[in-house]
Amino acid sequence: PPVALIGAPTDIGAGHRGASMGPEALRVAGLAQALRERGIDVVDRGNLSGPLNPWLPPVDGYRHLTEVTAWNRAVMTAVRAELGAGHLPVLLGGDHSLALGSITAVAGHCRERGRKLVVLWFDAHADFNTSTITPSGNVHGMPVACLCGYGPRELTELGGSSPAITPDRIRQIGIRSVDAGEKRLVRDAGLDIYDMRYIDEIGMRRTMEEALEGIDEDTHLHVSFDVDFLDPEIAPGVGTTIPGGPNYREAQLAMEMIADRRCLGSLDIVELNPAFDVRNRTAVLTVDLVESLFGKSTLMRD
Ligand code: DIR
Ligand code: MN
Ligand code: MN
Ligand code: MN
Repeated sequence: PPVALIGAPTDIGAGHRGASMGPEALRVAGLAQALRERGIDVVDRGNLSGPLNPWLPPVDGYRHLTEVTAWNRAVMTAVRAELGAGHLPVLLGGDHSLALGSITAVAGHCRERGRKLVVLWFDAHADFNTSTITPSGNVHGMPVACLCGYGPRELTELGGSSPAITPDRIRQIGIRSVDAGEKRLVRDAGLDIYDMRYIDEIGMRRTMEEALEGIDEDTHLHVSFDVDFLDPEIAPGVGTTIPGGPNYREAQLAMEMIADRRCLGSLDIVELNPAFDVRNRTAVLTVDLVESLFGKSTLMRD
């Protein structure tokens, strides 16, 4: 299907300023052209608009909850429109709180069409905090919990009165930073987590085989790609670098193995922060990975 790029230039849910520059950095790195070279139709919808970042301290465990909600409503509406038109929405964040709007839209679409949804969540973090356990109040550390119904009503009921997804829809890859209270919650919810220890021990190939298990043509696969998934040595352009992430080839292999399934239905590219980057190299790397995700390979295969 044709790809629709949707920019959401905000850092409203983050702990550092600058992810608001992510959409433009990805455009400058040639995202649209790279996909067109693969023979894909690409339309760039430009940027959504929303409230500025007031940069205030948390209130009742949430920072900028009103503004986060406004941005997510805009994202949800835009993603829903693209899915309805048969397009493959690519959200250019922006921080990871925006995955709430994006995945809420995707989940609604799948419910209407009777399609099975699987979310692959690439991240150094589990993003499963709540207002009572968060160390920061930053909502980008909470989207998975909110999607599963643990969070404030304005976010858990973005798409209607019941939670967007159940925890069994999510598979998390690359995790290596989970906060103390978050660890218990993640275990209680039964999240399917392929952490770095697991990837070190069994390798990226077997990890991805397991993470992709049961995914077929009837599956809508949503990839939520937090750029801090990558090792900071190759991807310095993020607000919260965590050492010990996947290297270039491990990340490429993960993307290539997803492409082989041919069921990518939607994508978030989030947490790219040009204020921390070096000559836009993290954006260029991300475009490289997205090319692989859309089927670029070294040789003709199949
Ligand atoms: C941390 C950081 N777990 C928090 N989360 C980040 O503030 O909740 N997510 N950086 O991407
Ligand atoms: Mn994240
Ligand atoms: Mn992260
Ligand atoms: Mn669909």
